[in-house]
Amino acid sequence: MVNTLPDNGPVTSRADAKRARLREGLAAGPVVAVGAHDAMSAILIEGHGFDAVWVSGFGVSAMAHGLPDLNLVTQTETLDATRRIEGVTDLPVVVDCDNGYGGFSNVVRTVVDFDRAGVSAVCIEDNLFPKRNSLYQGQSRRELVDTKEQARRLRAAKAAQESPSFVLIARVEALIAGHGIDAAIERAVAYAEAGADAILIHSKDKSLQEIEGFLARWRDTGLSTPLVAVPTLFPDYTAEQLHEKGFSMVILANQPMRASVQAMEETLRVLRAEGKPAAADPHIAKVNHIFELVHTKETIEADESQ
Ligand code: SPV
Ligand code: MG
Repeated sequence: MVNTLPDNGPVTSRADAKRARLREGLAAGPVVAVGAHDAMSAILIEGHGFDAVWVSGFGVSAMAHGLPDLNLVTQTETLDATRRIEGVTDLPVVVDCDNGYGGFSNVVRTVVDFDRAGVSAVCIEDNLFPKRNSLYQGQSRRELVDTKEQARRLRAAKAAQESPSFVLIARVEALIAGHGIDAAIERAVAYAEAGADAILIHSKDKSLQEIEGFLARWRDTGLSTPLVAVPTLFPDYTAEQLHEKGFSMVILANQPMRASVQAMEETLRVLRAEGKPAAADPHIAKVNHIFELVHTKETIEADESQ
C-alpha cells in the first residue's frame, strides 16, 4: 500500500486486479480473509499478510454504529463503510451484505452498487429480513427466504453485475436455522445452479459433525463451486486443515473487533483506576505508530515538496 491518501481510482484496473487475485486464490486455496470493521482494521489486516478483507456486518454494526447485527445498518451505510475500507487496502475486499437488505430488487441493487464500487465480492445470505446474527445464542426467530425465491434473487443479481470477474458468494443459513444437512445441501445446490461463484456454509456446531456431513454430501453432488467457512465456533482448525476438508476460503470474521473492544476496555479500566495517561502507555500503540500506519509523513512531504 503506497498511496498516501485513500484513492479508489481508476476503478476498473484496480478492481480487476483485486478480483483476479481473489479468483486465483479461490482456485488455489485457501484464501484467508479477516474481518474489518473500519479502515484502520483493514490497514492492519493487510499489514499482517492476510489474503483478503471481510467487511463484517456484525463489526460495522457494532463498532461504527453501536447497533446490534439485526439488519439495522442500511445498504448505503454499508457501502459508505466499504468505500473507506476499499480505499486503503490493496487486498481484495469481500463485503458481508447480509440478506441484500430486503427483497428481490434490493438484492439486485446491492450487487450492482457494490460491483460499481470496485469491491471484489459480496456475500448474500438467505436469512429473511430482518436477519439475526448467526452467532447469537439467545431466543430469536430464525426464518429463511424460500429456496426457490433466494435462487431467483441470486440468478437476477448475477445477471445484473457489470464486471465479469466480480464474485457473488451465496451464504446458506440452513444449519444455523436448525433445518439440517439435507436442507443445507438443497439450498447450496440451488444457489450454485443459480450462478453463485462460491457457497458459504455457516454452522455453529463446534464438533464439526454438521460441516463434515455437509461436505460429504456436497462431494456427492459433483459441483465444483468453491466453499467458504466462518470458523468462529470451531476455532481450533487452521485454514490449511479446513482447506484439506474442502474449503477454498476461510473467514476469520470478528477477531479484530473483539481484540479492539478488549484492549479499549482494559485501557479504560487502567486509566480510570490510575487517573493518569502514563499508566496506560505500556499497553497502547505509540502515537508515532498511528502516524506511520496512515502515511502521515509521506502525505505532508507530498504537500510541502510541490
Ligand atoms: C459477520 O461478520 O457479520 C458475519 C459472520 O456475518 S457471523 O457473525 O459469524 O455471522
Ligand atoms: Mg454478518
